[in-house]
Formats: sequence, C-alpha cells, structure tokens
Amino acid sequence: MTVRPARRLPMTLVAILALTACNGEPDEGAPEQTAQSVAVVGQDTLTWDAEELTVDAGTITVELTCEDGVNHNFVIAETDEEVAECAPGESVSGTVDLDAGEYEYVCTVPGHEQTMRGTLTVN
Ligand SMILES: [Cu+2]
Repeated sequence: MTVRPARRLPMTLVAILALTACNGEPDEGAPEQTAQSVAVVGQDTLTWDAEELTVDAGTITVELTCEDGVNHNFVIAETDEEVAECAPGESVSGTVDLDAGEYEYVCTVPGHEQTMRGTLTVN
C-alpha cells in the first residue's frame, strides 16, 4: 500500500495558513505587555546572578532568592528603600514604586555592598 502525496497536501496547507495567520502583527485586542516583575538571586559568592535588570515604570515586583548559605537584601540605593530580604534558601517578593530612570540595587548586608551592585533600568 502506498500513500499518495496528494493525501498529505491538505494538512500542509493548513499548517502554512496557520503560520501565515500569526506571523507578526500584535493582536490589537490583547492587553499591553508589561514587564513589571524581576527575579534575582543573591549568590553565596556575594554576587548577584544578574547585574542588569530592566523593568517598566510603576509598581515593580522583585522576587529575591537567597542561595543556600547566606542572607541578602535588595535595596534601591537612590532611595535607600529595602524591597525584600531573604534568609538562606528562601525566596521573598517585595514591591517598589519607581519612575523611569536608572537605579542601582545593592545588598546592604555588612560585607556585601562592595560586590553586590547592579543596575536597574526602569523604562
Ligand atoms: Cu548580600
């Protein structure tokens, strides 16, 4: 028994049409995409896993995770506001209201501030 190539054609056309239908233009009915939450890990090496974070202005949620060995906090240097702090092995979320601009985030646990610095870009 042989499968004639013609029998496969309809499915191929459906696949092509489906790809064509979603090839770019944003759906105008969809909610505006925002990026107002970030996740960052305070590592046992007294460094952040990411030294650059980017979010949209407004109320920003920061999920701070501490690796197993050391506690950390997440402080906006410009305002000295502590957004979250975590104990070893813990994840804690906090929120902060920020206008557009560039901020520095630091961990202010004694001995950490020199190496735990990152740039938070708010658009
Ligand atoms: Cu720290």
